[in-house]
Amino acid sequence: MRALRLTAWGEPPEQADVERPVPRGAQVLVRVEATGLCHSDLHVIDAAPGALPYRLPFTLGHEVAGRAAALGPDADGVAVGEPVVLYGPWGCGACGRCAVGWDNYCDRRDTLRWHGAGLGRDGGMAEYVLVPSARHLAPAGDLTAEQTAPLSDAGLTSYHAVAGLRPALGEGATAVVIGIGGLGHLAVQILRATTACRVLAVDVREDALALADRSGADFGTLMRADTAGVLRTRGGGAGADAVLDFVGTPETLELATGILRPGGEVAVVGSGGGRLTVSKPGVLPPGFRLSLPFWGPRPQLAEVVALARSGALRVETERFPLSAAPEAIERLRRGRVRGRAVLVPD
Ligand code: FEH
Ligand code: ZN
Ligand code: ZN
Repeated sequence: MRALRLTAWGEPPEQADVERPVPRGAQVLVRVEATGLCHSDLHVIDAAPGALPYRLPFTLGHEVAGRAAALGPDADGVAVGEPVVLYGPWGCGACGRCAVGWDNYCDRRDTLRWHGAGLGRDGGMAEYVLVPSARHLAPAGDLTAEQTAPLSDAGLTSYHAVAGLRPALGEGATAVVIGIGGLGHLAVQILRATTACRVLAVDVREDALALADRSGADFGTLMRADTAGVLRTRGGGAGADAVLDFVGTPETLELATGILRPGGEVAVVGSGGGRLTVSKPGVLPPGFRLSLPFWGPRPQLAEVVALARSGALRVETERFPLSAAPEAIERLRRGRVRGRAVLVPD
């Protein structure tokens, strides 16, 4: 079968022909119908030797949707032909976190040589992907695979970030979303669908602000010198109750902390290399809270899929054939993907 494989650290992934896996024990073979392309794929591709604990070679792709194609003899909980989406974070399966489906915060994460499909284990940028058990799958119902795949990472990560901020997002609260890309545009929709707060959007691109508007933001503004003042005014003057930073650069972290209301909270999702200095006394507002949400727990994946099936969540995608993965990767590197890039086996 065709697969996009990482074979050497710091080298571009290669299209290759590999054996189609055969499921054993509780394993499930999934025929891939769509796989999202994520900035983390770029981090994996660009990683220096030894930076990641993964063994080469492996197939990329951690945001995967398709249909169950074959079951190992001990597999249960899924039927052949059923539309499914992969729960991407694969933990040890035995610790307190994994036992309740919070593999994204596995207690033994630092001892593992992989973190999931496409993250040290063969992933979904291929015609088929093998998952260790149906525990790593969620039913996709009547959604198209192109809509479902991004829910497993972009959707779940955004949903989990919003879930952590819910105490701050009551009636009349203001949430600011920085970075309206594959995750940010879904965060705007999730805030719209699950909270009563005002949603303000920030990005460096006009077309991203248009996407924020289509996603239901109350207001959008470009990242400029006066952005903090503009957001404070638009937010009613008291400052933001919550900021979701999907970029995480020094500039966006400065903006996030600069517009925060006392008692407000910042969730940093983007890995833009920004740093925060926390000190008392210091410049951060009293009551400041910070979270670094990572991906999401499996129970919340089912909630995101249900939200999408209700019509409240629509992923803007740009579709590429798997054979055009190098072009999609280049477009993502240059920030020239609208919404989420999705690769479809051709
Ligand atoms: C996956 C693996 C490692 C780091 C970050 C990620 C994110 O794409 C998960 O949302
Ligand atoms: Zn990802
Ligand atoms: Zn674990």
